[in-house]
Amino acid sequence: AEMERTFIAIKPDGVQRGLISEIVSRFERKGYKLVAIKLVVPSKQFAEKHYHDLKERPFFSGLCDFLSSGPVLAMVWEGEGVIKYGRKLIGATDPSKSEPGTIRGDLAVVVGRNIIHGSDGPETATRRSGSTV
Ligand code: DAT
Ligand code: MG
Repeated sequence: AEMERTFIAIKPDGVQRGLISEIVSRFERKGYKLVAIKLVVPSKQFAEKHYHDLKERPFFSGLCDFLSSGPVLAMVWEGEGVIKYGRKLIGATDPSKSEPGTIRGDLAVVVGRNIIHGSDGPETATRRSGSTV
Protein backbone atom coordinates (compact mmCIF):
# COMPACT_ATOMS: atom_id res chain seq x y z
CA ALA A 1 0.00 0.00 0.00
CA GLU A 2 1.14 3.52 -0.71
CA MET A 3 1.45 6.50 1.60
CA GLU A 4 -1.88 8.27 1.51
CA ARG A 5 -4.24 10.48 3.46
CA THR A 6 -7.83 10.02 4.55
CA PHE A 7 -10.55 12.17 6.05
CA ILE A 8 -11.92 10.95 9.39
CA ALA A 9 -14.57 12.78 11.43
CA ILE A 10 -15.96 12.13 14.89
CA LYS A 11 -19.67 12.90 14.59
CA PRO A 12 -21.65 14.99 17.11
CA ASP A 13 -22.65 11.93 19.16
CA GLY A 14 -19.03 10.81 19.53
CA VAL A 15 -17.90 14.28 20.59
CA GLN A 16 -20.82 14.66 22.97
CA ARG A 17 -20.18 11.26 24.54
CA GLY A 18 -16.57 12.17 25.28
CA LEU A 19 -15.05 9.65 22.88
CA ILE A 20 -12.50 11.94 21.18
CA SER A 21 -9.40 10.69 23.01
CA GLU A 22 -10.51 7.05 22.77
CA ILE A 23 -10.94 7.29 19.00
CA VAL A 24 -7.86 9.44 18.31
CA SER A 25 -5.71 7.06 20.34
CA ARG A 26 -6.79 4.05 18.27
CA PHE A 27 -5.48 5.74 15.12
CA GLU A 28 -2.33 6.91 16.93
CA ARG A 29 -1.58 3.49 18.42
CA LYS A 30 -1.96 1.85 15.03
CA GLY A 31 0.83 4.13 13.85
CA TYR A 32 -0.92 6.65 11.64
CA LYS A 33 0.07 10.29 11.64
CA LEU A 34 -2.37 13.08 12.46
CA VAL A 35 -1.78 15.85 9.94
CA ALA A 36 -4.81 18.11 10.50
CA ILE A 37 -7.47 18.42 13.19
CA LYS A 38 -10.26 20.92 13.66
CA LEU A 39 -13.47 21.13 15.68
CA VAL A 40 -16.27 22.42 13.46
CA VAL A 41 -20.05 22.67 13.47
CA PRO A 42 -20.99 21.75 9.89
CA SER A 43 -23.88 23.64 8.31
CA LYS A 44 -26.82 21.61 7.02
CA GLN A 45 -25.69 22.60 3.52
CA PHE A 46 -22.20 21.20 4.19
CA ALA A 47 -23.71 17.96 5.51
CA GLU A 48 -25.88 17.64 2.37
CA LYS A 49 -22.81 18.05 0.18
CA HIS A 50 -20.79 15.59 2.28
CA TYR A 51 -23.50 12.93 2.00
CA HIS A 52 -24.76 13.81 -1.52
CA ASP A 53 -24.34 10.18 -2.68
CA LEU A 54 -27.11 9.24 -0.25
CA LYS A 55 -29.60 11.95 -1.18
CA GLU A 56 -32.24 9.50 -2.45
CA ARG A 57 -32.23 7.49 0.78
CA PRO A 58 -35.13 7.93 3.22
CA PHE A 59 -32.78 8.75 6.10
CA PHE A 60 -30.92 11.50 4.20
CA SER A 61 -32.58 14.52 5.81
CA GLY A 62 -32.30 13.11 9.34
CA LEU A 63 -28.67 12.19 8.69
CA CYS A 64 -27.81 15.73 7.57
CA ASP A 65 -29.70 17.29 10.50
CA PHE A 66 -27.75 15.02 12.82
CA LEU A 67 -24.32 15.78 11.33
CA SER A 68 -24.99 19.52 11.64
CA SER A 69 -26.43 19.25 15.17
CA GLY A 70 -23.21 20.03 17.04
CA PRO A 71 -19.42 19.97 17.05
CA VAL A 72 -17.69 17.46 14.76
CA LEU A 73 -13.97 16.67 15.04
CA ALA A 74 -12.62 16.73 11.48
CA MET A 75 -9.23 15.10 10.97
CA VAL A 76 -6.79 14.10 8.26
CA TRP A 77 -4.73 10.98 8.97
CA GLU A 78 -1.74 9.85 6.95
CA GLY A 79 -0.07 6.48 6.50
CA GLU A 80 0.38 3.47 4.28
CA GLY A 81 -3.01 2.11 3.35
CA VAL A 82 -4.80 4.41 5.81
CA ILE A 83 -7.93 4.82 3.67
CA LYS A 84 -8.81 1.13 3.64
CA TYR A 85 -7.39 0.24 7.05
CA GLY A 86 -8.99 3.28 8.66
CA ARG A 87 -12.36 1.85 7.56
CA LYS A 88 -11.33 -1.43 9.16
CA LEU A 89 -10.58 0.29 12.48
CA ILE A 90 -13.99 2.00 12.25
CA GLY A 91 -15.99 -1.16 11.51
CA ALA A 92 -19.21 -1.81 9.61
CA THR A 93 -21.71 1.02 9.07
CA ASP A 94 -24.34 -0.57 11.32
CA PRO A 95 -22.81 -0.92 14.82
CA SER A 96 -25.11 -3.84 15.58
CA LYS A 97 -23.13 -5.71 12.90
CA SER A 98 -19.65 -4.21 13.48
CA GLU A 99 -17.10 -6.62 14.90
CA PRO A 100 -15.96 -6.24 18.51
CA GLY A 101 -12.56 -4.59 18.48
CA THR A 102 -13.67 -1.98 15.97
CA ILE A 103 -14.59 1.57 16.98
CA ARG A 104 -18.26 1.18 16.10
CA GLY A 105 -18.36 -2.39 17.37
CA ASP A 106 -17.00 -1.38 20.77
CA LEU A 107 -18.57 2.05 21.22
CA ALA A 108 -21.88 2.34 19.36
CA VAL A 109 -25.23 0.57 19.04
CA VAL A 110 -27.41 2.03 16.27
CA VAL A 111 -26.71 3.06 12.66
CA GLY A 112 -28.11 6.56 13.06
CA ARG A 113 -25.61 7.24 15.88
CA ASN A 114 -22.49 5.45 14.69
CA ILE A 115 -20.07 8.11 16.07
CA ILE A 116 -17.51 8.30 13.27
CA HIS A 117 -17.08 8.91 9.54
CA GLY A 118 -14.23 7.62 7.38
CA SER A 119 -13.74 8.23 3.67
CA ASP A 120 -14.28 5.10 1.60
CA GLY A 121 -11.82 5.69 -1.24
CA PRO A 122 -9.10 7.91 -2.70
CA GLU A 123 -11.62 10.16 -4.45
CA THR A 124 -13.66 11.08 -1.36
CA ALA A 125 -10.56 11.08 0.86
CA THR A 126 -8.84 13.63 -1.38
CA ARG A 127 -11.97 15.71 -1.82
CA ARG A 128 -12.46 16.02 1.95
CA SER A 129 -8.89 16.21 3.17
CA GLY A 130 -8.21 18.88 0.57
CA SER A 131 -11.23 20.91 1.65
CA THR A 132 -11.43 23.43 4.45
CA VAL A 133 -13.45 21.30 6.92
P1 DAT B 1 -20.36 4.69 6.22
O1 DAT B 1 -20.54 5.82 7.20
O2 DAT B 1 -19.97 3.41 6.92
O3 DAT B 1 -19.45 5.04 5.07
P2 DAT B 1 -22.58 5.05 4.38
O4 DAT B 1 -21.66 5.94 3.60
O5 DAT B 1 -23.30 3.98 3.66
O6 DAT B 1 -21.80 4.37 5.60
O7 DAT B 1 -23.68 5.94 5.12
C1 DAT B 1 -23.33 7.17 5.69
C2 DAT B 1 -24.04 7.32 7.01
O8 DAT B 1 -25.45 7.31 6.81
C3 DAT B 1 -23.78 6.19 8.01
O9 DAT B 1 -22.58 6.36 8.71
C4 DAT B 1 -24.98 6.29 8.89
C5 DAT B 1 -26.08 6.72 7.94
N1 DAT B 1 -26.86 5.56 7.49
C6 DAT B 1 -26.46 4.61 6.61
N2 DAT B 1 -27.42 3.69 6.44
C7 DAT B 1 -28.44 4.06 7.25
C8 DAT B 1 -29.73 3.52 7.55
N3 DAT B 1 -30.17 2.39 6.96
N4 DAT B 1 -30.51 4.17 8.44
C9 DAT B 1 -30.08 5.30 9.03
N5 DAT B 1 -28.89 5.87 8.80
C10 DAT B 1 -28.08 5.26 7.93
MG1 MG C 1 -19.67 6.33 3.42
